[in-house]
Amino acid sequence: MAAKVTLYSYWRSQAAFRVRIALALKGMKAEIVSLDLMKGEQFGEGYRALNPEAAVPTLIEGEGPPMIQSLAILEYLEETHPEPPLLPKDPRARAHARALGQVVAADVHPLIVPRVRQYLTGDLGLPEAKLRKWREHWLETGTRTLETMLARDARTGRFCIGDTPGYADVCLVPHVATARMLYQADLAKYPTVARIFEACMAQDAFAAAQPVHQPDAPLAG
Ligand SMILES: N[C@@H](CCC(=O)N[C@@H](CS)C(=O)NCC(=O)O)C(=O)O
Repeated sequence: MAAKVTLYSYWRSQAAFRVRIALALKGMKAEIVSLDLMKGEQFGEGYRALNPEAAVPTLIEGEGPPMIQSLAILEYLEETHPEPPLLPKDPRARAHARALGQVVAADVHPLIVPRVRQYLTGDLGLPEAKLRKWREHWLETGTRTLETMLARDARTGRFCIGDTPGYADVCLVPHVATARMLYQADLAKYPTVARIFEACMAQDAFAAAQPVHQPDAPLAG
């Protein structure tokens, strides 16, 4: 019998969204435990014992121990549940997949997480309007980089690499969804990204994992 999987999540979290998609692509069911990041539930002592960073996601499979950091969790899932693979076989294509993922997960997303926003507006006194510009600037930078990387690469297919959704798509979709949710990002400037986003969202694994379908989303459905 498969071990129980628990995912600590928040409906609007980009990082938790990555893991929700990966679990669905692997055909794995998880119990979702929602933390309201806007109410600071991530800072409770109990949760910090699982995740010293006080962030989501945290994944527990079976007896544990808890795993944190969405990209590390994706690698874990790939190693322990290899079918269907999220990474391509060819080592250079694997590096490309990880690079696409890290453009958004390592270089853009950390700049806009709640604790950074809080520090900018609270501790440093940045006005809300400037914070919105900050978020938009970094999200646009990431989308532009993805577009350049994908548009020129012969390995780009219906999805980021070839015609099967994988690791890079798992990272691209939450990034684009966040940009659309936060400032109705205009994807017309990024036709390859827009096309791949639509192709992904037509897949059940991506559609079911999206923020609006999470149990803690306002008007979840
Ligand atoms: N690099 C981490 C990012 C984790 C992270 O910062 N998650 C955000 C939500 S997307 C969070 O929980 N933030 C809580 C906070 O900033 O207080 C990952 O990929 O898992």
